[in-house]
Amino acid sequence: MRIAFATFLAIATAAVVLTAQVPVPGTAEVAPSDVSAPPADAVTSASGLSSRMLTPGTGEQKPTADDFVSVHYTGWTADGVVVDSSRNRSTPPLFPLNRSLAGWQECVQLMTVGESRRCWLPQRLAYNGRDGRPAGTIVFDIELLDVRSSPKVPPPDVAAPPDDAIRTESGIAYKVVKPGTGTRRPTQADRVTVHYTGWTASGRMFDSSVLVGAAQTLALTDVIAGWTEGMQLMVEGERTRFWIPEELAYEGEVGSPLGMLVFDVDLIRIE
Ligand SMILES: *[C@@H]1O[C@H](CO)[C@@H](O)[C@H](O)[C@H]1NC(C)=O
Ligand SMILES: CC(=O)N[C@H]1CO[C@H](CO)[C@@H](O)[C@@H]1O
Repeated sequence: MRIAFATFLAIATAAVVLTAQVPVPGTAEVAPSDVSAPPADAVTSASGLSSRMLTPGTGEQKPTADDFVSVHYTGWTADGVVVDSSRNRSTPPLFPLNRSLAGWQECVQLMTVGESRRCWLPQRLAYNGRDGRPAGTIVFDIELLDVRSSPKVPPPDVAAPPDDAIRTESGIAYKVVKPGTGTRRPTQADRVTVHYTGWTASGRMFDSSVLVGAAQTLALTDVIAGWTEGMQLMVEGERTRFWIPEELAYEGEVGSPLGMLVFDVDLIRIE
């Protein structure tokens, strides 16, 4: 029986985004014409944050500071120099909103999933004089791609698959939590890039790429049997919850979680 990964990922605090990335010169978007100052139709809050919606969202739900968010963004100084961008990363960042800049926390909580918004962060809500970081107002264009609870919060149906879960012949139960956009399914010969969290049936999270803040690329021949089968049921962009019986998980592996295990998996990409 193979385990999912050579070793479990260390459950570290998620990487703090927006502090260390250096944009690739010449690859960033041209600064919008209003980076120097918010226009008249921008809304300014008591904190001094100004923002205006660029594209409306598709849902109703707004994140809270305790949620994890997935975003694409580009930031500029008021002079139009790019300070940071996620646009040229293959996987958009996913992080706890409360670990980002103060102005981000406020601005992203105004947004719904799918929305794009331009946010003017005065210095104290941006890098606030931090060494090596740009001073003054920083303007971010943020696209909110996804919102989810902390992986430490187990799903309500962690103890047993609900009636509407689909069962495979081998004994896996699964349910699509968020439909995908892809048309192709991986085969056993493929490598996939995923975000995932695993819980025991009692709701104890034992592993999470979300908490670590880094998507993982794995070969379908290198994962537990329940994953090899389960991943082949998915399309890109999909999030599926799997209930995997012990004999298709880590049966007998020393130090591995016992019993039926529950995984939420986002299939980001078939490589
Ligand atoms: C940040 O959010 C996490 C949940 O994602 C929560 O456990 C933690 O207490 C929050 N931290 C602060 C400082 O609010
Ligand atoms: C936003 C951004 O920086 N986009 C750039 C990503 O890289 C390609 C190729 O280098 C550029 O064409 C984009 O402008």
